[in-house]
Amino acid sequence: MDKSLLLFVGISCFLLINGVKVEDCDFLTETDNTRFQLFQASVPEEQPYRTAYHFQPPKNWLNDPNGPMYYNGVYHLFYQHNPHSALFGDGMVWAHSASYDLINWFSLDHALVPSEPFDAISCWSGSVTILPGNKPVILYTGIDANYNQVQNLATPKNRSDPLLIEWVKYSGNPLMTPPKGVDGDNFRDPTTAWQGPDGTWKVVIGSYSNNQGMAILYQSEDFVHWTMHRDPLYSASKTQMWECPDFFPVSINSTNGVDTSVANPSVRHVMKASVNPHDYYIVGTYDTEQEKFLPDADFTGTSSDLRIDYGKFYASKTFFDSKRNRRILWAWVNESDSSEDDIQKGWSGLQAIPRQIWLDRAGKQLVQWPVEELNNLRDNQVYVYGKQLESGSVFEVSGITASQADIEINFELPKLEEAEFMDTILVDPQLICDRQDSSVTGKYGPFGLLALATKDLTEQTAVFFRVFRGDNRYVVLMCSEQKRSSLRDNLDKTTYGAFVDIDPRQEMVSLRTLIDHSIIESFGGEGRTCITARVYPKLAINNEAHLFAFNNGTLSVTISSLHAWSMNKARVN
Ligand code: DQQ
Repeated sequence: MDKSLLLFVGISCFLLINGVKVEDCDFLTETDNTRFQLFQASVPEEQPYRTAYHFQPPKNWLNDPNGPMYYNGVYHLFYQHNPHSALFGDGMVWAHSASYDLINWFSLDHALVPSEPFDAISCWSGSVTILPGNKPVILYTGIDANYNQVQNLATPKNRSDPLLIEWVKYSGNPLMTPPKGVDGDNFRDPTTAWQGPDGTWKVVIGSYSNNQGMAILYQSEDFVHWTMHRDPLYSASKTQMWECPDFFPVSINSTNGVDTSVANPSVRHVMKASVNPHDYYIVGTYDTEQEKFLPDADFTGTSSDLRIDYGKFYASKTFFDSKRNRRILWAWVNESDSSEDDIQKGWSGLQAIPRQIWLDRAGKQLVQWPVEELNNLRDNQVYVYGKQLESGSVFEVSGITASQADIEINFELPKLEEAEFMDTILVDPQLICDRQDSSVTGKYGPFGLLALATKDLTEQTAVFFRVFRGDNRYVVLMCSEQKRSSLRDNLDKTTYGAFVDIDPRQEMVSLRTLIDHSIIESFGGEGRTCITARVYPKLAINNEAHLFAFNNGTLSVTISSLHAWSMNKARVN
């Protein structure tokens, strides 16, 4: 297996492949090199919101993850990037980074930039498919000179380059143009293609037509000539334009992932649609004869539709990691500050920590967990066992860098039968979290964490639970409350909330939270419910940030275990 490594010695930099120096870092500009040195330092005071271990470019705008893949020993991530501005605009490119562990990344040349009539304005989102013979190809949306959305093909210039730096656009592009009845601005974001039992390739394109959001299906024998199937693979009247659809199999009885072409009784299928501003999904069966996706239940257009993440999280995309037999999900996390702030910061947008995903045992929903390589950044572990949190108590978790941390906590609720009664059928969980915020005392809850908090708690982001008794079952609510996250104004401080599908009689109420300066990613119920938030504390930055566990319910809860780590800085671009 090829192993390459970027080495920085003094001010010189070179690329080693299998221990042999093959290239000076001339693919990094002088500014990149200077920037790299800067990145070795801790987050500068004037940039308190840059992250330490989340993926982001050195500067300017980032949005959707594109074409993630594992190829010949290297993980690749392409992403939507405006190289000219901290805001979105024309001229979007596929920026490109590579990694050996999904956590430390180095930047490569842009893979696709607008240059041809079929992508004259922008190179928008798309996916990679690895064709038989280990041949990766990109399908992406070009915004052509008339601002129409068309689908294009690109292939590596040199497949033996382990970093796949140069990509060549197919001269016969575009391969697909908006079909009859579909507007030129509603036809984009090809998925990874899959091969049917008959050997033909299939791909879906996101669209909106006749008041239905949809995944338009195309088929091809040779990956170049594509024919639209008579019906979409799936369409839903309760949705708007589908951006970045994703369609993939998940094992029924295993957390392992499978290749996108697998379609047999050992898997179910997931259809994900990004319907601005959220990523929704449904689980179901893929009928390969009829070319139909048959969900267990349709989208309803209500708060009960399943979301990948119930906070700020969009345009997610998965890939099958053949190195470790898992399916990994990437997603864009937007800013919650203003465009003026972004221009001042000089950047906008992060990628969430890549998550391994699988189907829960009941087969109803996805489970997500940060890739285990993230644990290599953990340092300085502190732990607490069997600590009772009385009603009204706040307890500081000290000994870690609270602005850059990873926390796993399990709560035990000894008197469940005393929980308040709640009928969930018609209740929007986000609304309950907002109305019954962390200052409103219940019985079981609110209890949880106060992240990126000042010592006096004037700034704090509360990630908390409430547990209710329903008819013959218990209901666990998880909230991420941003309203006290910053003394600054002009920020989106929306409260997020969702139910967690666990039975607290059978398992503890668990939370894992990743804190990284301006992002808080939380995983409730061992990854069954995820909520990501962006926050910009004014005072609780760097060493001034603190972390607390709290309980504002009248019933006491026990921290059965708490493990917290400082997180080291990753090398990111
Ligand atoms: N972002 C891309 C589009 C996609 C949207 C443009 C989703 O291809 O539909 O940057 O965030």
